[in-house]
Amino acid sequence: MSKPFAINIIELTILLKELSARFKLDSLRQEISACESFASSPTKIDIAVFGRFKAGKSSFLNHLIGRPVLPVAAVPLTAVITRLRYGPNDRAIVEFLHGQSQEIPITQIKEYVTEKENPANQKNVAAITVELPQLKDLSPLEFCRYSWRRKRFHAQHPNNP
Ligand SMILES: Nc1nc2c(ncn2[C@@H]2O[C@H](COP(=O)(O)OP(=O)(O)O)[C@@H](O)[C@H]2O)c(=O)[nH]1
Ligand SMILES: [Mg+2]
Repeated sequence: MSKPFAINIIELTILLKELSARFKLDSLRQEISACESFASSPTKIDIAVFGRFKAGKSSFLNHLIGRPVLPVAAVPLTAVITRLRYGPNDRAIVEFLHGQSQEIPITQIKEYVTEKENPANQKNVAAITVELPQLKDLSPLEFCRYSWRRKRFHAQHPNNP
């Protein structure tokens, strides 16, 4: 599985500015200035991946991380919000609806999010936060870049899901 590629938002913004000037893409001005202000701020943003059951959200995120961390299934899984973020070591934190939380090894995530092991969310899980060292260099732009590649692939191979 390929590793997510690091991308420098400042270099990318400079490149975008050059391209937009060279090709007179005035319509990109607003997006570029949004990238510039994002690049100069230390703020982190969360990116949500939405989709129907079995749409491939977990598969997509596993590919992006480069490891099969999130359970993937041919049947719908229990609807539990899973948040991914950087942490120096692999770990997952389960937050329960009653407010308490518990740390678990990432190999146990499926015990909390699969309909088989947590039917109708009997374990009262509110959300799971997964921390992985691989997410250190992952920036929102990598999501965009990955999506662009996927779109281009689909355009070239329309019969491939
Ligand atoms: N053919 C095909 N199957 C996929 C693709 N991505 C995911 N799947 C399959 O679709 C099913 C549901 O995937 P999953 O990632 O669990 O979906 P989620 O419910 O949106 O998280 C699994 O059986 C995956 O193997 C894809 O790009 N092509
Ligand atoms: Mg899933």
